[in-house]
Amino acid sequence: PAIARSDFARDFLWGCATSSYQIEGGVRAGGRGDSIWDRFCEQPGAIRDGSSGAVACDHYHRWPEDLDLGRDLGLNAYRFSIAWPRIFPEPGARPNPQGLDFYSRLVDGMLERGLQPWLTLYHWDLPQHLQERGGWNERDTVHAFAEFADVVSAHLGDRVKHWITHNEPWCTAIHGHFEGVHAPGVKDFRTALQVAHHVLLSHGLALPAIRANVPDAQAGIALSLHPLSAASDRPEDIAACVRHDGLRNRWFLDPLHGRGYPADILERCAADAPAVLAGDLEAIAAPTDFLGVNYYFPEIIAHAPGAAPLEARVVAREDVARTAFGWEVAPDGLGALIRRIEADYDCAPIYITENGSTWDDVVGADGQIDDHQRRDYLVRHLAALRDTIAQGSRVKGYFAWSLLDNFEWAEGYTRRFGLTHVDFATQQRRLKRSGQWYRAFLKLEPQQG
Ligand code: PNW
Repeated sequence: PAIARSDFARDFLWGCATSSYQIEGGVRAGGRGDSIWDRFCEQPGAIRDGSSGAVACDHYHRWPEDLDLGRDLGLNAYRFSIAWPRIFPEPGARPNPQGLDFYSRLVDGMLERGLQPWLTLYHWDLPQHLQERGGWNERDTVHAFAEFADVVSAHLGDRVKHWITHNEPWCTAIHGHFEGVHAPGVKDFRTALQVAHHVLLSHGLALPAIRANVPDAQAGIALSLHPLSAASDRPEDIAACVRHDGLRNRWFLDPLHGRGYPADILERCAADAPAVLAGDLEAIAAPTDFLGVNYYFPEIIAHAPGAAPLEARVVAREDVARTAFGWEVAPDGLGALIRRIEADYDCAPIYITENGSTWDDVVGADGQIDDHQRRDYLVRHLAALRDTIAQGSRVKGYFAWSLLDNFEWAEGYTRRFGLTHVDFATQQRRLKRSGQWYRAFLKLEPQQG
């Protein structure tokens, strides 16, 4: 589809996203402590290629070059995250000045290059010392997070105005504590629901800390959300789809919008229900300035008798394009998702805080990476975004995942999501065709008016 920057509002925000553990490396540098991901990567079989984020893109040392890439693309915003164990490497200690200085320089580097900093406080790298005291299953971690939010916002709030408390609480809870495929590798549904509650509560308690330190802050949370449909018209598939939605989407959207946890799921999972104290739900529902939506793929849901926890399973649609991850390519799903959120919730304006795809990139004889599939994915999702905005959706910005190829969690370095190729042996960066397309797209300034 033909698409131009001028199809979007003049003040529409264009960015790229990354996260600390996926790009920084430098895990021993600057007084950083261990995170749960450092430990998880040591477990045999946890990471597909046996790798870790110990070096990753060596962004800790190469950040000026990486911010140059963002500037050269013509981005106006850059979404990054703070490695909590750089700030609090040890239990009970004072904040580590070297950690704070690193992010302070990084933020200055963004501002010098015209990149608006979008700071995520938690993108999954919990300090190991907090895990040893129970991690997100323990209520103390909620208070530790509020303190972390206070320290970081006090230090950077003079320059950082856009704050995301958490990235994808669903992944923290379900990947990390039910499926066990992410750190800390726990496999217990009851724990997962308690973790989800503590993560949401920590969001709610971080907001007032951020607002106290940064009166002009724009603050919100980034959720991974999925448009869903039932595998058939049979009532049991439709009911299974409603249940799956209850955990995937509503479990997070409902309490954030003042409705508490979905009653249908609470009832069905009564034995695993989280401990919720008086005042928790009010804290979680504190107003936000935007809703961050990470969109990757839709899901088709069928009834699955006996399948824990909800007797619902994801079924594969046939004859659809899939990324190298097996995720369905479905640009229409982005519009459907946004319209659903806006129809069902009185939500703040939306930013797409992540969207992207992984393919088997090949470096051509000319040294180019001709990732036309990633470029097409980008083009088609932006067209879908334009169309849903034309129908009245309030979407104010888009962050491509990701600026750089990086450490893709349990997939290690076997999956590349970057608009920029990284040769992990030499740390050489090279803009892919997709990145060249994004740069050309951004170069054509929107028309006046
Ligand atoms: C996101 N799902 O993870 C993360 O925010 C990124 O750090 C990650 O690199 C990127 O997407 C690509 O994977 C997700 O199962 C993990 O629905 C799982 C899902 C969605 C997003």
